[in-house]
Amino acid sequence: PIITRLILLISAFLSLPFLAFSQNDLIANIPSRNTISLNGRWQYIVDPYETGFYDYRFKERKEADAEAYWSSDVQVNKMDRKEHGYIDKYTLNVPSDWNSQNDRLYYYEGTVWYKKSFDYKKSTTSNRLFIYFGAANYRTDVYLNGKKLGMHKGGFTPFNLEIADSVLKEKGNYLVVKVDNKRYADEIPTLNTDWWNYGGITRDVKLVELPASAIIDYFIQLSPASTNGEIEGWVKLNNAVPNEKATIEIPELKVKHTFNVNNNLAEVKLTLPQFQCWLPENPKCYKVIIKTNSDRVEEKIGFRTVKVAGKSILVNGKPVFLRGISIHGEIPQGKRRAQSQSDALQLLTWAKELGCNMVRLAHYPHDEKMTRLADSLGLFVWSEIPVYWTIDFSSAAVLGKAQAQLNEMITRDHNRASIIIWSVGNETPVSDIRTIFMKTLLQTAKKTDPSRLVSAALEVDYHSAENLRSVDDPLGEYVDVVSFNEYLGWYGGTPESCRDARWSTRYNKPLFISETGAEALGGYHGDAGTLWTEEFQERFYKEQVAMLKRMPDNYVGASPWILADFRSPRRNNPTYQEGWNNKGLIDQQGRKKKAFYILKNYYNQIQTKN
Ligand code: GCB
Repeated sequence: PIITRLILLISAFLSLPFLAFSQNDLIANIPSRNTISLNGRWQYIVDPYETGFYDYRFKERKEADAEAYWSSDVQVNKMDRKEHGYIDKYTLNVPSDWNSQNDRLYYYEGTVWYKKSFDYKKSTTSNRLFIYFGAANYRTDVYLNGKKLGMHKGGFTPFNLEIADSVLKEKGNYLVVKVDNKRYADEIPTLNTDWWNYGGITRDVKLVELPASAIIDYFIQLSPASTNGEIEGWVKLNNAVPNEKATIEIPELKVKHTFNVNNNLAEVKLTLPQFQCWLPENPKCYKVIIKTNSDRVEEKIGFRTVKVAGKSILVNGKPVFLRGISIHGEIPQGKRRAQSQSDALQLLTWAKELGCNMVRLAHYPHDEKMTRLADSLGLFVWSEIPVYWTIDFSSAAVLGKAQAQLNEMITRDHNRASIIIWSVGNETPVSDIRTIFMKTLLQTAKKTDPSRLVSAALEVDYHSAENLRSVDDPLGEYVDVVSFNEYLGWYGGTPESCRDARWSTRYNKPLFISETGAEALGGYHGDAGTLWTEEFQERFYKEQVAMLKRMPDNYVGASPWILADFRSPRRNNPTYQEGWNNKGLIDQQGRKKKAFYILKNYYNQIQTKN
């Protein structure tokens, strides 16, 4: 019965903080570390039956099994039967999804084995070595020289695994990575999504060397209550030596403070002297150096506060209006995942051209290059985990997976000034068990990072009296910003239905429209009464914008759906979609559609009004 399930779920929640932190600690700020890139061409084997992983009884192969695909593929003598092998005829680029690299893999979901050889000599024998993956979708099993280093689940967050000295060789290390992107009901996301499930090692792979006593992570942010540059944070070490100290230095502000380390943790409290706040109009970031006796990292950090006061979002104490756009981590012209610095630049430059000061990175954490670039270009960011539609809310294990991804997202990016909102999901169907699940995620996010706002994209209830559309979702009580998706005039009604629509929420909080949109096939022109034409989409946006202009006073912005067309398995109109969701304001060739200019014009008007 539902009550027993609820009790089970709640008791599982109570034990979750331990679960969430039990994995290998994530090393923060990889770009500032000494690393060796393992990007490039990797040999591969496509293994739809997972023969390299399971034996003929479908039992997981033993580590020493010569037929396992992590075992050597070298034929020792003429009678040595090898039924797997890695050769240059079969290579893939890393980082990149596999679907876009080879026609044979365009629709592939399953297991691919990747293999790379490398030589490596540690700079000091006392140092520790890790292998770091920016992301691989979805489950990744990593083997080095026949030994399993570990496994990670989650397609959009980073992880690192330690390489013991006993496993490492100076020459000819045999690195094998099994990536499996099969979908399961009890994973995050689940079986059903409106985006293509690109497989592969989609982000950078690096070897990272750390000193024996190392800085693992730090949080250097203004306290949410700060009015005068008060920073409240921490530095987390690994294997701290007795009496270790951590120093924070911001040379440009002549700040240098030293803090005691207890139990691998230094609590940081300091006040910045006269400084420039980070804002989209002035994305000032300062070089911050974090030091201990044996370790040093640095990065550029911007300082700003964000909080909600009544119906407004205040940044540095002043109300902001979010001129946003939703973005998928995809480059439409390449039919592929975005992964490089120039990909990030392309997507965020488009957003800037649209007049945005905000991007919603949907529906999963994007590449770290995106959030770093948002810091330097001056764009607010909404960052989200792929708790999307109907996942298994009754399962404590699924909640644990969502929490793990949430923690990895926050840990990677909790020093980014650009990020103001952590979102814990999108369009999850209302039920008691789902609300407990989502509330727990919101609380986890808040606890992990008290300096930012939390939200989730919700749905709207329609009340026929006075055509009122209201966000009544019980989750509204637990979010800082009430966000909702609406497609009035696309999924139901005509674009003109916007004219008498009224929007509200029963919560006295800022109201944000996290999605609205309509499809158009790029380059297809006709009259505005014809579906799929650019003219229809333009008409839709004109009506939406007119409506947005008379939203209630707690309306704080919108991130329409979506910057660019993206691949989706659910969109199968053979003429106008062909496997694409074409709600982009930019088409599959990278061309701006007519509606782009309607939204741009709205954003320009708001900007000049402010
Ligand atoms: C939504 C979803 C988004 C879809 C979009 C659509 O509400 O959040 O992932 O792609 O609608 O195009 O229907």
